[in-house]
Amino acid sequence: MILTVAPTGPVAMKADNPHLPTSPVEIADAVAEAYAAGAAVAHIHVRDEDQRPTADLGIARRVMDLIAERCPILIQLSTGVGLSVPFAERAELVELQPEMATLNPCSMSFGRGEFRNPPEDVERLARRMVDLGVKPELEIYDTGHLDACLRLRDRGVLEGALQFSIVLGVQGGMSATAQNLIALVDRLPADAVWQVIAIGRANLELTAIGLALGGNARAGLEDTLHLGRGVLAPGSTPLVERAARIARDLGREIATVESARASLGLVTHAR
Ligand code: KMH
Ligand code: ZN
Repeated sequence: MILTVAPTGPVAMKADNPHLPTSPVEIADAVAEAYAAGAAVAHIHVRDEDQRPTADLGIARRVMDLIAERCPILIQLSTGVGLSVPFAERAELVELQPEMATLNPCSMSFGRGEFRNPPEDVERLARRMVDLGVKPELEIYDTGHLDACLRLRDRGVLEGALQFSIVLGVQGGMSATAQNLIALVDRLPADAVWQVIAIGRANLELTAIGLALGGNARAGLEDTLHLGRGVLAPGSTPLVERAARIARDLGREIATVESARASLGLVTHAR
């Protein structure tokens, strides 16, 4: 079971949870703590000095370096970045050659905003990721997004075992129900690797259901700011520890970085 920590995300601010890491050092420290708690992958969004989501390559490079100084966790850069950042800037992040990066296959409403992922840009980014040896994690917010990814595979743009996140609970995407999750899992290719990203209130329940169904898990303040009703999480580590605990209780073994690297077929990049 591959455990990913998502410490920051594009939406929350320190005013929402003062433990949200936003500076490069804060993000790297949060990732190192999560690594010690069992995370093998770090899903990274970076922020500018005013906490705004940014695709600034200098800031992203600094965060990657600070993480690498602290621990050998696999780095997955978000190319979703934030709704206010244009696609072309977001796509540049893969030039930093993280082991993995997200690929958001379709445009959609996202809360009260708009998440623009035009088909031609998505395809160009997918091809670039394959060329650079950056493993795409395909973000599925609705049923048609899976079909869009399968079309890219059928046309030879994406190859090998595909890695999916099934995202539940974004306003504009699927709601966070077990039925929606199971319907998607049933349609994944047999060799797919997948995890649940459950946003907000249903985070605990749907993460647990995903683990029980054999999926991987993601945990952290990007997906929920709370440990329980009205209880702010004092960082991502307690959420990572909770997911690890559920997995172990279900008899799942937590993947090390090396076993995650092997099972995802990741390319090792010289830095
Ligand atoms: N923020 C989540 C709803 C990405 O960063 O590219 C989905 C996500 C995708 O993590
Ligand atoms: Zn993200």
